[in-house]
Amino acid sequence: MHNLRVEVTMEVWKYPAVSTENAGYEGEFLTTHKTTRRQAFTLGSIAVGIGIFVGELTSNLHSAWKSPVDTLGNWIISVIPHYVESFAIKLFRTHDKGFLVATILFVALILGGLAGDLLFRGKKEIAYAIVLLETIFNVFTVLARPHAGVTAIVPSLISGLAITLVLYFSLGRTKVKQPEINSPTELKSRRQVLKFAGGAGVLGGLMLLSGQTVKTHSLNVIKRLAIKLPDATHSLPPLPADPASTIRGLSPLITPNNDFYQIDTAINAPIIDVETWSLTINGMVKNPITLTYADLLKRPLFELDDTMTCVSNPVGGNLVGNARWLGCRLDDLIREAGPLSSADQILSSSSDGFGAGFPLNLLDGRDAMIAVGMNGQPLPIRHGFPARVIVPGLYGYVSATKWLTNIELTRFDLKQGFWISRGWSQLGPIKMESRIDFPIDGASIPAGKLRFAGVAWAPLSGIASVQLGIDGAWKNATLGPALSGTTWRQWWFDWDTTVGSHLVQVRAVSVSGQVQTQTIADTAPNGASGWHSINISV
Ligand SMILES: Nc1nc2c(c(=O)[nH]1)N[C@H]1C(S)=C(S)[C@@H](COP(=O)(O)O)O[C@H]1N2
Ligand SMILES: [Mo]
Repeated sequence: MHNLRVEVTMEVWKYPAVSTENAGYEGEFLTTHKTTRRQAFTLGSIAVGIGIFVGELTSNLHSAWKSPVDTLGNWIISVIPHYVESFAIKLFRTHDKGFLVATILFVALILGGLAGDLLFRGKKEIAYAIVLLETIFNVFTVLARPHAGVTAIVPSLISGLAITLVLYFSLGRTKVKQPEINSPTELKSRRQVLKFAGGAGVLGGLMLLSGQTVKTHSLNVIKRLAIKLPDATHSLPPLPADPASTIRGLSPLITPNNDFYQIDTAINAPIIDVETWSLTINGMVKNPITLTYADLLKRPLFELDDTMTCVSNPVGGNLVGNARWLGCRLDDLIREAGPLSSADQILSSSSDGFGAGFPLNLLDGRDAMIAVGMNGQPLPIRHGFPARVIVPGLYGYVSATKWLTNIELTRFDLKQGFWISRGWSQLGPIKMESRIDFPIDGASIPAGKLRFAGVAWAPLSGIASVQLGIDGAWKNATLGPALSGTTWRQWWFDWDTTVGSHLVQVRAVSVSGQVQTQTIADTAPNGASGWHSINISV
């Protein structure tokens, strides 16, 4: 290293083209000295910004290398109490992670600013200690991940190193000592070349990293786009006409993929390479099975209309959607694996460390599937590409693992899904619910005819009727098509308005004769209940 430096310097000596203007040197010397405290803070933040950027880019180079920001975020999600998490979900809905990432970046940039300030004030040890602690903490969160190998920390280390280097070269030498070389000209030239070489190196490196990232990601995305899903062996009749096409404000019968709610703990949806992906079924089984994506598509596929909802969906909320899924039967696969009599749980997990488990005996003939298709498309990346679990009648948190990589037969007293230790119920059957889509709460309506509209669901039996209560007088609504016992049904009700303000409530009755409970329950621990009510004025 030392030799290299000398050589560079020698080269410069032989290179008269580099500016040797004395005044220039003076100027630079002065500006370096004149770095204000504010600039130091900014430079510190920039150093951290660059470090984070480098870390994130590096993490894309190797599948074992984990993104520092993602892992920190995941770690925070995994340690915050469940009520904070559900509060965050309520507050930010599906954008809660954007907020989390923004907070992480904000705190990191502030810490960087502090380090810059400390360097400015000559407290170098403390400044670098902050960066070191940040890095160690990040390494810790990476290693705390389930199944994380030691190499997973590489991006965090590189990120820490990048921050240190940028800090050092931008601020670490502000208090310039007496130049060791007599001639300012030499120093200036040597510096310029070093700066240029360093700058070019950093820029080149960043471009290389970005290129690699874009390449792997876009390749995986392109591979998904190139997939042609086979036809189902058991397909459903074409969808009936959708009443929502003529009824104002009504949810469509099938939720378009782009509008389908998204809930997961992943900071960024994993972009999986479908060619190297595989699914393993193991644990308490006689014959562990490994399937590639091609293997999965070769199995008999069936179509399933199923409404999925999140346990965190409040009464009247929109964390619910209806899709036509394509996949293979889960019960067949489990039968082939041959569960041991000791197993009582099917615990699926994902490439990003999420896990969801439900009782083995719920494979009671219901159409549980490993889904590869959603509304005629390969699963969208954010909805679990290349494969996910769908179990009719269960909330997503106990069943619907996206980016599925493993299904383990195990026991509830040995292992549990991600949300169970965080205070959510071990069992998660979807509760019967109904919702008023139109008009919205607080709306003021012109006098005349008004058509109320909404959706209702009651897995597994299905919706038999929906009743609308206007100021306490209950009437039956008209129902839309029934796709299956586990899909929602649209409803609407025409009303000749009366002037004034009105309380409007909705409740459903299931095919099995159950009336939707009025008892109000919070989302935690096992799903919200109660009648959706709105106030409107005419
Ligand atoms: N890998 C993974 N799968 C997951 C989750 C997750 O956090 N990670 N969340 C589950 C929860 S809580 C729900 S409600 C559904 C949501 O599926 P969606 O985002 O496709 O609507 O996915 C489930 N599958
Ligand atoms: Mo959920």
